[in-house]
Amino acid sequence: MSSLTIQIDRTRLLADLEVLAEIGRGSEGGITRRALSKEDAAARNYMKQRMVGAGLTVTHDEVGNLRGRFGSGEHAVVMTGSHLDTVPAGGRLDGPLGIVGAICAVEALGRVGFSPKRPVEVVVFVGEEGSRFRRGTIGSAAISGHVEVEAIHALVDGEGISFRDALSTYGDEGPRRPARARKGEVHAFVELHVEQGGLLEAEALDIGAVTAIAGLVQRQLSFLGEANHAGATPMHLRHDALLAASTFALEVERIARELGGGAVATIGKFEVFPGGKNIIPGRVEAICDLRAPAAALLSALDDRVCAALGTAGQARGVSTRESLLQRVEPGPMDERVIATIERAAAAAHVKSKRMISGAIHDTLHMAELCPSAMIFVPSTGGRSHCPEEETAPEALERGCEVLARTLAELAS
Ligand code: HGY
Ligand code: MN
Ligand code: MN
Repeated sequence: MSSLTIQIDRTRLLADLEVLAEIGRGSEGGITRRALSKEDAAARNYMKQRMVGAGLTVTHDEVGNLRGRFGSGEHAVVMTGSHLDTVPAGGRLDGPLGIVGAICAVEALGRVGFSPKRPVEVVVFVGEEGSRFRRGTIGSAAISGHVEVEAIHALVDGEGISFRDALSTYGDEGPRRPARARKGEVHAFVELHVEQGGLLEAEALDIGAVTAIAGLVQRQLSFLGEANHAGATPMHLRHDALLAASTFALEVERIARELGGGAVATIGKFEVFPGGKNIIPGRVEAICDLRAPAAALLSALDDRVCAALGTAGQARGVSTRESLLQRVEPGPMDERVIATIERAAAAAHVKSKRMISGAIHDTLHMAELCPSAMIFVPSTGGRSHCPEEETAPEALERGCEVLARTLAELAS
């Protein structure tokens, strides 16, 4: 494959990313596209047109994944893709790069007359971020069989809307193919994605070949104190839920730092009730997000955090509750696909580095189904999940070229 002359259409790549970036952009500059929302549907529609324009055969499945196939034949398919849904006020590359880049890569292969022995299928996974429903990586969980389609259809969002109803409102029209892949249907999977950290930039490297993806535990936490008058209640008579939750949050940070080894912990959602400026907080609802590259470390982190929750409110007469939102096990990537990515980077004359992904991706579930790995490109300033998310245009193009070469080898 190193003999292939791959020329990515950078103008097209950047233009597609710009179109998507305007769908769901908020006043503060971040992009918000919740799964199966009007914005998500608009972005998916654009990608559907783009797939048709690229000559791909377009289908969609029973959980709303969109797929565009290049090539035909009975051989097992090589899949690539990513997601269009975002975190609240997120960036413009997390997800879209892996879809737009895949279409540009397939077009570049078509332009040099490459005809794959195995079909190549670009997939838009539904609901990767978990910003609307209680779990993320929904589309890949369905394709890999990690979660039954029925269980996905039964998911309910914070407003009580079921996945099934959201899909019928904002999913694609027309016949839906089965979501779950048949055994042996998929030969390999590779996802192009921004690193979302600062390692590649710090080492002035162009490409990351992901060797493993960290696991995650997310828990809903409640702190139940006593609302009371902010002025008439002496300090020693208070059961302040916010102070209990704040003490807990600092303890969570201490636990993660003490464990080390790549363990990280975040409380990104923190709501104070009733929320009056002259009322002692009676209740706090929070979500903690725990990550670690190894299952044992993830369990140790989770156990320590749950133990800390149990004692967090005692001194203040605040009770606590918790419920598991999701646990996704960490997973290794496939050595052959990693090596293919490294060969593709060498053929593109770019330096690559093996690395672990701290972020979760659909690739984690696809790796349960078939040999899988990921291609990372640098994130400017190591930033992601924020409006500042950026990657230099030449790095975006290089990532697409490496993806094109990787797909060419996997599909041959
Ligand atoms: O949370 C994650 O790691 C991913 O962005 N869904
Ligand atoms: Mn993300
Ligand atoms: Mn992502």
